[in-house]
Amino acid sequence: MTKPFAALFLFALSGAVFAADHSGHATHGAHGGKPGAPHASASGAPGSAHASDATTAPTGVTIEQCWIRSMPNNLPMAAYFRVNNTSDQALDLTDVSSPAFGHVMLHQTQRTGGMAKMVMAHTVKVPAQGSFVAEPGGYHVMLEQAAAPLVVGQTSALTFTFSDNSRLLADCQIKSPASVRY
Ligand SMILES: [Cu+2]
Repeated sequence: MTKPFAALFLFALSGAVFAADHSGHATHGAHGGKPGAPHASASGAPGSAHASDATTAPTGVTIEQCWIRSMPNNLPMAAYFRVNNTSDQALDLTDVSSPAFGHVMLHQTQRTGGMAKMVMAHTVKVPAQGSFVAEPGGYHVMLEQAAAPLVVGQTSALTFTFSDNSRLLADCQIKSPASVRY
């Protein structure tokens, strides 16, 4: 009997956290200390090539459990994923892009004194023989200005670019706003 209530509460909670997160966007301009410098995690322009680029996939690296928490009314959304690296080489994830969104940014949610804010993550480390996990409350891909409404149950592709210029395309599951995990 508590289930509908719990779901509703989760949705309200995620909305509240999201609203708090989103207010952090105002701080982005001050982050990085290099105003006007090209942004490592800027998205490609809508319509720009991604999968068709003649780039190689990183050896021993896979993107797993990628999912998007969809939001109504074209609100910003977040994508979460895991990068598994079975190789002996550490590498950096330097960019995430998609032609399906006007803005794609790699963010980290930081909590200080009960307040959550988001900061731009220019690169993240993927250790050798290890993994990097983006999950709610931590790292995420911020997706803004969807070109078309997202449909729960379908997928949307994201392109992940690494420091050696290799790329991976991942199909990300589109999930409901109340979702908290893959
Ligand atoms: Cu964000």
